Amino acid sequence: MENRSLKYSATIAIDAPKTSPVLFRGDLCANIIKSKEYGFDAVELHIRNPEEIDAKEVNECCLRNGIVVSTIGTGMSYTLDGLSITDLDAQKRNMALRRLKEYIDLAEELNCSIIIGSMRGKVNPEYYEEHMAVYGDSLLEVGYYAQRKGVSVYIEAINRYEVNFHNTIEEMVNYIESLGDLGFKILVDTFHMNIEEPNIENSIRKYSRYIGHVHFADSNRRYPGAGHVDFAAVINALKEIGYTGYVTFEYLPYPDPDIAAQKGLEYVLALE
Ligand SMILES: [Mn+2]
Repeated sequence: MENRSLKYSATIAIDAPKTSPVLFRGDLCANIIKSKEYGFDAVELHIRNPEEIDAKEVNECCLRNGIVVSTIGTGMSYTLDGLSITDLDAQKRNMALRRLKEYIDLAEELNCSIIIGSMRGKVNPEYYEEHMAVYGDSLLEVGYYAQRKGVSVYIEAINRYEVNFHNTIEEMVNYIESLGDLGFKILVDTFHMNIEEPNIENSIRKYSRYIGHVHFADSNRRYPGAGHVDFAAVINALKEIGYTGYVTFEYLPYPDPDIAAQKGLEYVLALE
């Protein structure tokens, strides 16, 4: 435990569908305490609606237990509420933007960052240009808002089966570059990278300066060590680029949340 060079975060949610890659579900403070006990440095809150969260309570719980919130996951706003920032319906898109700003406000209170993953939505290939136009406008609005609030935003490269545009790190980097400097960084997730990248560790090295956040899940979206991702190579690459952000364990709680958390952490710490 003493020679750790990476900081690990555990995914927690008040509630999340069974199929969601969230480790601990239920009372937030209880799971913050548990995450600390298992040896995590932080928690990543997966939240459906920011209004459900009492920021003061979360901050006090973290402070009492010597742990922090690293990030807020926003995906449930899309998977459960259908809110996406590429929606061609202006009214629905504005609801998504309003929601994202609420996440940013909460992140400001919790002194953490937010993730935009599934909320990128899915585009209808017939209207690709229209979707990209509103996507760009949405990100400009979100980027300016987040910068004013001093909140970092990490956009996630997600595999082709879940999101149908910008699936590789290269596509994501090229797109973010085209927006100008809005402070966006990229979230790289080993589960998605295993599907999309020619070589996970080479992509980490090549795009190191764009990486703001990391998700660990094995090839089958179970704990590191349960599949065939070469985590030794991934960890070496992260150390080599001097990565100082958080590595969140974002995977299925299989066979149960406690075993999944402990086995994953044991596995990666042994590789360090
Ligand atoms: Mn992820």
